[in-house]
Amino acid sequence: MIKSMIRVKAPKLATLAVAFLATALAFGGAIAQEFGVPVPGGLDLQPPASEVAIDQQALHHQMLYIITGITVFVLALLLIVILRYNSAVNKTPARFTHNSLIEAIWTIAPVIILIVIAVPSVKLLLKQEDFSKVKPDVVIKATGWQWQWQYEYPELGVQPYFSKMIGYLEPVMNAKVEAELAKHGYPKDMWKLATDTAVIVPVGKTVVVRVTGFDVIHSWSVDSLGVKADGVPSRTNELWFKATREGVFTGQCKELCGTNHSYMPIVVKVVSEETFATWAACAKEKGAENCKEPTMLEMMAKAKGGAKKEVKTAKAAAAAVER
Ligand SMILES: [Cu+2]
Repeated sequence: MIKSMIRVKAPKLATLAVAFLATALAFGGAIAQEFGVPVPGGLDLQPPASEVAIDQQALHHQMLYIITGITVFVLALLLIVILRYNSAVNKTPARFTHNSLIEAIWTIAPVIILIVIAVPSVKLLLKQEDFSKVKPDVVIKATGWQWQWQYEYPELGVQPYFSKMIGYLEPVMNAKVEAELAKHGYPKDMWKLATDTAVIVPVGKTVVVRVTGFDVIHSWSVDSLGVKADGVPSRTNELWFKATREGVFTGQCKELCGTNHSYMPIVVKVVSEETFATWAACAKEKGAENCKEPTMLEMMAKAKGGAKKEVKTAKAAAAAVER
């Protein structure tokens, strides 16, 4: 019976695995993930793309080892107690209640573990939050609105512009959304993560984002860059990052800010210094909405040479709708 079940289930599992892989490959999973985009069935944290994010993930993994060690140790103790000291095996239990050595160990050991955890944590926290050491190359003001982001580059003379989710309030994926995504150079799967305009920053430069809120509290957060700051009306919070590679990195508003909280994504395009300079010059002169941004599909194609087909398909879809 069991054998026949296995025989029936094995091909199904294989089919599922193949389907899963095919889905991931169809989207250029590896490339997309490299670009800081969540992929279907993805595990683990998004690949880090800033110094702080790399440190955060290293710390996260260190903590995971410590937690695993503690959990395994406690589980082993529990199993020993259950198996060796149950009433059936251990008929005459010991009557003592104190043991100075053990008590000293279980007090001192957690203290040592906490110190081991605290030192790198505080060091990283200072790296993130101590702005006296941060020398910004680019300053951006990000303002949260119900429900879109507004960006401004005050020092570069780029006037405020809105960044709104593509296909905002469309109930389902349809030809209109698809065409909009294609027009802005995003793969179809980027719906709900893609925005019409993006934050453009140069690679390897220190970017400071000053976050505030226009109406209610929002939160500007991009996981791959390891940043998150609340946008509180009438206050300014700061965050900084130095992107380590070019790509398109997505984030979300992470403060419950109203009905459409989940429809105000964030897109940060990390580009070369030259591309950034060209964009910034244009944005200063004509406004960011009127300047061509490097698109995700173009960047993916350039990065790996593997997404050319998607570029073609997207262009064809856009052309078909425009006709
Ligand atoms: Cu919000």
